[in-house]
Amino acid sequence: MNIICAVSTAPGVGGIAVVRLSGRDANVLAERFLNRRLSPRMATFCELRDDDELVDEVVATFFEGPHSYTGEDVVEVSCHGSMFIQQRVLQLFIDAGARLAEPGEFTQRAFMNGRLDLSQAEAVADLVESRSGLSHRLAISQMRGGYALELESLRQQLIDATALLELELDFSDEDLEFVSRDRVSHMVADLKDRVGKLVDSFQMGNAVKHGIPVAIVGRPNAGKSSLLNALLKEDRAIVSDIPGTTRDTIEETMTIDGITFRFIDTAGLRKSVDPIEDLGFKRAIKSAQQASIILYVHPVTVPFTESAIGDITYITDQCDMREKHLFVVHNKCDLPHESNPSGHIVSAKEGIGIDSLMQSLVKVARKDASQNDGVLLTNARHYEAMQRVLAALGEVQKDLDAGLTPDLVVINLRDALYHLGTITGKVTSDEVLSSIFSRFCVGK
Ligand SMILES: Nc1nc2c(ncn2[C@@H]2O[C@H](COP(=O)(O)OP(=O)(O)OP(=O)(O)O)[C@@H](O)[C@H]2O)c(=O)[nH]1
Ligand SMILES: [Mg+2]
Repeated sequence: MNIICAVSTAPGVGGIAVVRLSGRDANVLAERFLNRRLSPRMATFCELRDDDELVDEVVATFFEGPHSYTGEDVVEVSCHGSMFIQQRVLQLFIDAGARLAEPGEFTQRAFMNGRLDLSQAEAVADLVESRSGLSHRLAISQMRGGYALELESLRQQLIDATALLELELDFSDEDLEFVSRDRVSHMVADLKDRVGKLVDSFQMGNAVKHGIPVAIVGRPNAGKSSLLNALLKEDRAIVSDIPGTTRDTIEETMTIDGITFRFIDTAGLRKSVDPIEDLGFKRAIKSAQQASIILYVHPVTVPFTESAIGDITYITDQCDMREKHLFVVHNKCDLPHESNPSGHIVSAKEGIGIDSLMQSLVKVARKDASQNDGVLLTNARHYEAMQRVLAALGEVQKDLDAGLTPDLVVINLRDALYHLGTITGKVTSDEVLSSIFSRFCVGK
């Protein structure tokens, strides 16, 4: 018998817990303990018994295959949430012949039965894990929104281009060639453009999923750690008037208006003979390189002259600024100072200007996340595959430009289609499958 079962609610005690069964005639197995017939799409109140002993009062819901999450017969038993009852119910089902599910096995079955494609199954894992409004929106878009539609539309266009070339092969002596060549060229250029945009969106997509990295950099004593604390509204980092207080990077996440940020406080930028401080300096630069947003902190009490401009030039030289923003944050505005420079003026100590800085961060993050109509690549596996699609399309373009015969051009087009197929699972190896589904929790 091939029925799997697991507790699908979070581990621990809750008001109720859901034990899920999936497999052919899962309802028949459940009915042995429920002493009632289950009707499809109905929630039934039952007494769950082990022989004569009443174990719990439960509500059982039966989803008859193929109209269920997995595509098989599924029963969900909502019992009271004690660990003892959960384990007892599970044990009864196992003794009756069900098997404990592997992580992600319900979703894996849904994939095997064609209820979801692979990218949608991965989106289910992201959805379960999503912690902010924006990452939730992206996971939903991956599951059934813009991203899923874009993948399908790319696939269709690749198939159309291949078909056109194959048609040319069949009728090679007619005048078909010129018309179709031109059309294929246009199609490939358009595909390359769209795939390129997806590839470019990965950095942002990944940032939204794991938190948008914001590096706080500047000279020693500028007030970087104070700014981190002010942004988090929490005494997270040590602050002192001794230059070089922070020696390592300190990282903390925070969700504002549905967007998760990863704030990274760094060691002060100065060359030092102290090897540890020097390591701190290198780490600070590395944080800036990996960040989506760099906050360069400078005290208003110190004139904004060569040294600050030198720092900023140094940072922008070290970083790829195409996908980054740099904000100059003039700190310590509570202290007497001569002029009001342009940029963000704050006092980390007194909490002045912090909310407005935060709003600016949210604003640029929102704008970045809406690039490519909000269709972003968030999954590293998809990113890799999409890069291969792009490379294959580049080859197709070269072949077309070189005037190669359709039978040769088609080879690279098929290659592009193959790599696209690995994303949705149309072509996938068992190893890839098991590595994807092992990311899930048991019961999903
Ligand atoms: N008056 C005033 N003092 C501040 C402000 N922000 C920071 N300070 C002070 O400036 C000193 C240095 O602050 P930190 O936050 O430790 O500076 P840092 O940039 O992290 O310094 P390092 O870790 O040494 O690189 C401390 O004495 C803070 O109290 C501010 O807005 N106003
Ligand atoms: Mg510090």
